[in-house]
Amino acid sequence: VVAEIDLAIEGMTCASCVGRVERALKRLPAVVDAVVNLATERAHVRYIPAMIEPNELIAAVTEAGYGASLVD
Ligand code: 9UX
Repeated sequence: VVAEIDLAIEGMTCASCVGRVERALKRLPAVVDAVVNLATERAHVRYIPAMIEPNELIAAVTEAGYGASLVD
């Protein structure tokens, strides 16, 4: 089973930031795909919920140096 979630990302100011956030998420084995949109400051993440909780997705982003919070 794969779930999808959107995160609001804070602190991205250039396109390289997008790559950094995407890599921080994709390096987690539970993450199937992560797409970050700089204009909307959102990350769309497809992940395996049996392997990870949303708080851990947020932690991966904050450890990369950006803010993250859940969006409905
Ligand atoms: Mo661009 Mo983002 O020079 O942390 S990589 S601002």
